[in-house]
Amino acid sequence: PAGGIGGDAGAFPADFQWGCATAAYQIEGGVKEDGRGATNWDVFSHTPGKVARGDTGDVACDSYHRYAEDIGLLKALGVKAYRFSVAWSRIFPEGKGKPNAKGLDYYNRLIDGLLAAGITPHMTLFHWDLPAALPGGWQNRDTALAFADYAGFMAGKVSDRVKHFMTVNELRCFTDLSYMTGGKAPGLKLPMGEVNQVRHHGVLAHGLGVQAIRAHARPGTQVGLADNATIFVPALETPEHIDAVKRAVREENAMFLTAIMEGRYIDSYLAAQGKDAPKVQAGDMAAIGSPLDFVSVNIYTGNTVRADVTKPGGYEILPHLPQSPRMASPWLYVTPEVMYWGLRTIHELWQPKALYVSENGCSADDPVAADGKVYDADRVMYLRNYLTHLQRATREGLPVKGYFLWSLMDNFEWEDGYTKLFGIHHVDFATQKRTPKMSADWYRELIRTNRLV
Ligand code: PNW
Repeated sequence: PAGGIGGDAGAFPADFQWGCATAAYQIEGGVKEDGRGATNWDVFSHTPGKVARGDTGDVACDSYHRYAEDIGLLKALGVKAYRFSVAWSRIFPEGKGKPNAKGLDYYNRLIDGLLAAGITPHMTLFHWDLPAALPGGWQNRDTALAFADYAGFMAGKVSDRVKHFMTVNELRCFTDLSYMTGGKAPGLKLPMGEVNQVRHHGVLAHGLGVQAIRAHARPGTQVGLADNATIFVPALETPEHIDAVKRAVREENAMFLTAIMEGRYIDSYLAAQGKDAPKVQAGDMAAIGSPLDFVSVNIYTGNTVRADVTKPGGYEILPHLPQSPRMASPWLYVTPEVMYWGLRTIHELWQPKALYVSENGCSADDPVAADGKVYDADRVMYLRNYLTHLQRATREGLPVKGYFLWSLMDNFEWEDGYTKLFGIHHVDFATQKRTPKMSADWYRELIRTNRLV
């Protein structure tokens, strides 16, 4: 029975994939070990003034050495899936050329350990740590070609055991936030024409990566990406505002997810960019539009959108206000409804075969209590609210297959260093001791019962 006292209103589908997510540079450390090449984030974090307090990922959570313990944390939570990323420069220290067997060995040990623990690996191939040896980074089209070679190589090596590949993580972050506003590595502020070219190389890397994975992977391999599409909540749940949200999502993601799902840049984007529009070569758009097995979305926040009846097809994105609630990161406005509406909008616009939430979670300034535990009631509140809306999505039949909580443990939060912590396990960075926070206890119970209570 659905709903009512004693009903099953809070239940998730029986085969729902609960998971946790991390990324290589944020947890691994071991940056000089076993032949790993330097990355843009090594350079950036060692440049004075770029990262809070001068923090770096040199050691991070030391997962390069402690991965077995981390698999133990996942097992104790009862998660069915783990999303991690591969450090491209462990596999190809120079970004291309001769592969480094010791780097690959690390991921083989990790994959085998996960499978032995009954946990399904979901592999992200690029989560922002770009081999520093690649000239020009994402400004150079050759980086997209090098990515495809690396993606195909990985698929050939691990698709006997890894069945889910995400090409890239969050196009907007490693393009706009890295080359336009410059808060992330390499910290550039380029003119729009060059930014659009970087964006194009990002989606091209994804598309060529999909093709390369399919060419080298075993049959049955699932390929998609993890994107932080800009998503919205309708002002009211009425057809006119819901339509406005759909138009807004399609327009605001024109250079990223819309191009990937439609295989072209929509006219309004090209018209708006004019002479700054990206230079596209023959075959690029077909590659970018390669069919996917799933779309994963990192869902943190989203503005409200209303229909603007003063112009045809008009919509207005309502700004957040100074008093709007947010978590410890200044950008992280608490908007639980965007979990449902983001998934529903993407489903209605493009009908991907399957959807995943590849990240959701929050930073919270939680003190360690006298008993050594972190009682992160705010994080539990945040998660419970967002998951209520995820449950609505599954209840209404949207094809959402899984959810990855960001993050398994406190880690290197990019330009915020270790000042903003997203973990459901506390990490004492002096001793590397991991301790479950209250939110980990809560998540374990959710997974065990498979329902919100
Ligand atoms: C994601 N925003 O980044 C990344 O995929 C993770 O590596 C990161 O640790 C996590 O979310 C928490 O920040 C984002 O400004 C960065 O909306 C910025 C935004 C969203 C996600």
